[in-house]
Amino acid sequence: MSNLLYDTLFGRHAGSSRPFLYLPDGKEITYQAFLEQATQFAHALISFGLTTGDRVAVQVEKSPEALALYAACAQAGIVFLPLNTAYTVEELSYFVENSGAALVICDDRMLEGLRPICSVLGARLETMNADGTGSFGAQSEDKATSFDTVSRVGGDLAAFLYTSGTTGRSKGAMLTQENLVSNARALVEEWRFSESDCLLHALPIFHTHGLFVATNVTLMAGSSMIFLPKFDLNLVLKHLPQATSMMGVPTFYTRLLGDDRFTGARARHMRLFVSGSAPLLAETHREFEARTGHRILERYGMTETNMNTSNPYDGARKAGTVGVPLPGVDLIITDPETGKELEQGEIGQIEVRGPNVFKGYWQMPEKTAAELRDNGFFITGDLGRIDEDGYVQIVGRNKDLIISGGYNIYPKEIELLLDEQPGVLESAVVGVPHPDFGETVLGILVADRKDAIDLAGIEKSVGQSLARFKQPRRLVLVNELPRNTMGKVQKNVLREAYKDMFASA
Ligand code: MCA
Ligand code: AMP
Repeated sequence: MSNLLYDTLFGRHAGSSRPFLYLPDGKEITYQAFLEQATQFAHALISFGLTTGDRVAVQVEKSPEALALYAACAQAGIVFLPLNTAYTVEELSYFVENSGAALVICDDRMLEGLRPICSVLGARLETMNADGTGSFGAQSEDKATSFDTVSRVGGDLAAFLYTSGTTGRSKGAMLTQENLVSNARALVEEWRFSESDCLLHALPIFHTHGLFVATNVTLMAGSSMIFLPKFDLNLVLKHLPQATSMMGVPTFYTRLLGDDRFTGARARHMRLFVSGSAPLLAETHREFEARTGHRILERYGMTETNMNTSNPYDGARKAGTVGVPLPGVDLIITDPETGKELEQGEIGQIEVRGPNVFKGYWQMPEKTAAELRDNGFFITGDLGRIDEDGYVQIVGRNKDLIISGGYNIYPKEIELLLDEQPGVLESAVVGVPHPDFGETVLGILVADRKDAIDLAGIEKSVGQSLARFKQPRRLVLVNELPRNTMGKVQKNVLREAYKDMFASA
């Protein structure tokens, strides 16, 4: 009986006393200890009556136990659904309902808020806190530390990750075991990860970057990780000397550069810095090299496709590009209107095909069909070109998306909320440049002139529904929104008008 994902990433380390996780408090967790914890969690999942294919929705703070939940789901053939810890009860309720999760594991603080929706939906509700305590752990600690790993094949579902849609409703990207294993294998190869690596891990583990890139590559290579609860500049600087490699969003690197303690000497022993999830400005790339001598390796991925391209480990890492397609990945540039492949060098829509591309969106066959062609190419919504050396440059987006500190924010979701507010006739939400987050959210409102408009009240109301990172950093009032002849709001005009609003933030 085999289980591709579990055997390849986790099972291979059975009995290994080599270190897997180093925690900031000095604690070390070996691979064997981690696997035993995961196995006990797998027993607990089965004891709740969960079976293969069931979904477990997990909104817990980053911890070794949270990571062990991922391994437990793989071992028991259960679909892992990690959720951003910033999501409100309202946002979570959508994911629990849409995914049909059989079990929800949350922090104690969210328990009361989630109890009603879980009882209505018949989802079991357990807790796990940042320190690993909670009802789930309590029901696992007496479980056996050996488990008959459930048989799974590459086409079986491994995880759901929700990625919001430009229509405002999030879509559950269905990722298979093969999606994850094939991509991890390609990245280990491409980025030369080995047992001697120690990755400085400061990313959240509820998104692809921190979970399926950073963690899966570490597991596949048998490396270790310095496992930080989040990106904390002081902790990153403190632990950098013990690491060999680091993965981050551009904000990680601009923050490091903004601190004089980040010197070439402190980075001298490092072999690799990887950036992705959002555009890395060419000037950041150049400043980083000037400061440390390291040329950041930028790569490009998506929740739906894992990693698509990478700058080379050996060879030119071209600032302002995301490198070349990974082995096994086909990438073409097409005309957004016709889907026809364009000549090399022309700007068009990026489409990708390969074992990395997801199975589709959960229970959304139309949206899946709209983005996943019959020929296997996935329409990314990103605009780009391929240069004369075959390097891909992302030049924009054909989708209404803001990326703030590496988090994706879809304006539609926020506009729908703003439009409901008293005194608001209509709204437009755009991303504008921000020195720390890359882009930030700006809400532009048109008053309906019936009720008085109370901006502070609107901010408060929006704050109750949306995760903090999605909330407009500022709301501005205008007489009308610019529209083209088709009546479509010209967001490019708005972005241009407010592009300097946060220049000195
Ligand atoms: C925190 N805040 C944010 C963000 N993060 N606001 C906007 N955008 C954000 N990204 C809020 C906080 O709640 C806080 O609100 C205020 O902003 C200041 O927080 P700060 O301390 O500056 O933020 P932080 O806690 O240091 O977090 C910034 C961060 C974090 C470290 C950049 O956002 C982060 O870890 N981002 C990584 C996201 C990621 O993993 N992306 C990969 C997605 P208040 O002041 O009210 O308390 S996967 C992907 O994109 C694809 C697949 C790929 O290619 O990888
Ligand atoms: P997500 O929806 O979280 O999967 O984010 C995927 C999106 O992040 C892609 O469609 C791109 O728009 C963006 N992205 C990821 N990596 C990069 C990168 N290196 N440069 C520019 N944009 C990126």
